[in-house]
Amino acid sequence: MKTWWKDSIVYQIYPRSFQDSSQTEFPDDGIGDIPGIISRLDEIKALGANVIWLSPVYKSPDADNGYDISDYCSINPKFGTMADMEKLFAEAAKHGIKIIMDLVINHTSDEHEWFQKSRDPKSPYRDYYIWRPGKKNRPPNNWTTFFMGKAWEYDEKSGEYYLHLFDKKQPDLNYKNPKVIEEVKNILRFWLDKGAAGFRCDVINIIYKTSLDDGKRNMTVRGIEHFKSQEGNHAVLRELRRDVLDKYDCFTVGETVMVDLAEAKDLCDEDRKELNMLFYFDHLEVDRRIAQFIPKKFRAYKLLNVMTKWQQGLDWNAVYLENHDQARIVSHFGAAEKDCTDAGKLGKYWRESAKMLALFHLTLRGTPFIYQGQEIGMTNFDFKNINELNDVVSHGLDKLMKKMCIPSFLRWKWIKASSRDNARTPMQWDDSEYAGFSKAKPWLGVNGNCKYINYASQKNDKDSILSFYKELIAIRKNNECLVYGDFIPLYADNSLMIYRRKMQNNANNGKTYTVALNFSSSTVKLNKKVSGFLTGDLILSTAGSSEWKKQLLPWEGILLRS
Ligand code: TEU
Repeated sequence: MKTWWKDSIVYQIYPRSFQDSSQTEFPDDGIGDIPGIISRLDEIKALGANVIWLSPVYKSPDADNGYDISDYCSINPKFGTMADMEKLFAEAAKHGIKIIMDLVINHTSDEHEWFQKSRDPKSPYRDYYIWRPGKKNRPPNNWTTFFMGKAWEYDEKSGEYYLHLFDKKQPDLNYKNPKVIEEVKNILRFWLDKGAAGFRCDVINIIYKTSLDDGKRNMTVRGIEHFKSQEGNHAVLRELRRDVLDKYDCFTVGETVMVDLAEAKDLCDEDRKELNMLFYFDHLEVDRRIAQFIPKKFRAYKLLNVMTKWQQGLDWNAVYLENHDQARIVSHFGAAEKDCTDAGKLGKYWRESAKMLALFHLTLRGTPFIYQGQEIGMTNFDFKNINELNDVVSHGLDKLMKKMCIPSFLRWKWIKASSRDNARTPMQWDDSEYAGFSKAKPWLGVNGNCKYINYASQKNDKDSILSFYKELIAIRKNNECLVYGDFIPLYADNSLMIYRRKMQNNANNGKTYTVALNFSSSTVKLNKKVSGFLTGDLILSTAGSSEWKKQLLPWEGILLRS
C-alpha cells in the first residue's frame, strides 16, 4: 500500500553538530541548536528531503549526547526553548517538511525526576525502574551492557542495584509496570499534538525484560536472550499503536539492535500493527567482525546477499548508510582515503565513490534516510588520538581493550574505523575556520578537510556530490518503480554488484531499472555474461559517461532503464 512516508526522503539531523546560532541562551557556544536548524531549512528542501528525523533535543545531562533524557517534554537550553521548537515545526511545515522526533524510552537519564524518586524503596516510582538486591555483594545477574562492562550499578541510597543496558547514567525503565507505558503514551501525545509526524524509536526491540536470569556466554551483550524481541515487547508496541499512534497521521521507524529477519518481520508486519519500518545493521557489518568493531575485507557479493535478504524479506525497508553512530559511508565502503597521492588529502576517487554510494542508497526499495553531511561526501574524522574523542563508546572500548592487553596502535586503529564521533564532527558548510558551523570553537573538532569538502563549494557545481544527490532524488520522486519496485539481484563478485528494480504485474508500463556498481579503484571490463544483464538506456552515470561501453570506470555506478 502506498503512503506518504513511503514516498518520503528523510534527512537526519544531529542537532549538536548541524548549525550553531546566536539566538539561544548560549549564543555561539560551538554547539548546534534549533534556531540554527531553522536557518538551514532551505538547504534541506533544496536537497529534496521532506521529513527530518531530529536526534534528541530534550533536557539532558548529555552523558550520551541527549540519548539520556531527564525531561521528555522540555528542550535542552543549549538547543533553545520550546518556543524555538514550535517555530521549527511551523517553519518546516512552510517548507513542506515534516519532523519526526527521537523517542528514547528504553531508559531515561539517572537525573530524570522519576529515577531520583525511585531511589527511595517506598516511592510509587520505585517500579518505574528495575531494582534488585545483589547476590552476596555481587550484581543480581551476569548481564553486560551495549557499552561494555556490567549492566548493574549499586546505589548506596537504595541499598540495591539498578539495571542499565547502556551507560550507568541511563537506567532502564520497567515495561512490566503499566504506569510506565501510560507515561510513554503521554509523551507521544505531547509531541504529536505539537505537530510531530512520528518517531524514530531508539533500541526499541529490547525494552521488555522477560526474566532477570543469568545470560548465556556471549562475546557482545550477555543476557540478550532475556530481552531481545520478547513477546512483552511486541505487546507494548501494539498498545502504543492502538491507543495513540493510530489516532494520528504519523509513522514510526524502530532502531532494532541485533535483530534477525524473523523478528523484524513480526515487528513491522502491517497486520500486527507494531512499527512501520525499522533500521537493521547487517549491511553495515559485512566488513566487520564482532558487531562493528574489527574490520575485515569488503566483498560486494556479501553486501548484495545481505541487501537481497532484507529487501526481499521485509515488506518495507528503512534504507540508510549512515547515522550518528556509524562511520561515514564514503570512508567505510567508499574510497575517501584510498589511493591517496598527497598525504593528508583525499583519496583519488572520493567524489566518484560518494556518488556511486548515493546511487546504491537511492535505488533501494524503501524509505531513504540521509544523514547530515552524507550529501556532500563528508568523511571520517582526522583526530590524532583518543583524547580528542568525546564518544562514551570509544572510551569504553579503549578501556576494555587496554584490560585485554591489546597494544595501543591496534586499539586506535580499530576505534578510528568504528568510532561514533566519525559521524559527529560539525557539518561542513563552508571552508572557514569552523566550517561555517559556528563562530566559536565547536564542541567536537572540525575535520581539516572542510577546506575541500563543504556545502558552499558544491552548491553551484554541477559535478558535485550534492548536485548528484539532488538529481537522483528528483529521478526517484518521478519514478515509482525506484521506490516501490521489487528488488532483484542479478550478479555480484568481489567488487561488482548488479541488481534490478521492477514493478509487479508490469505496472509502470513494464519499465525496469538496472543498477551496476563498481566498488573498486580499477576499471572493470564486463564479459558477455555480465554485460548481458545490462540492458536499456543509460539514465545516469556517476562518472558522467554519456554512453555505456561494456566497462565500468573506477568506482563508477550506472543506472539503466529498459
Ligand atoms: O544506539 C543503540 C546501539 O546499539 C548503538 O549505541 C550501538 O551499540 C553503538 O552504536 C555501538 O557503536 C542508540 C542510539 O542511536 C545511540 O546514539 C545511543 O547511544 C544508544 O541507543 C543509547 O540510547
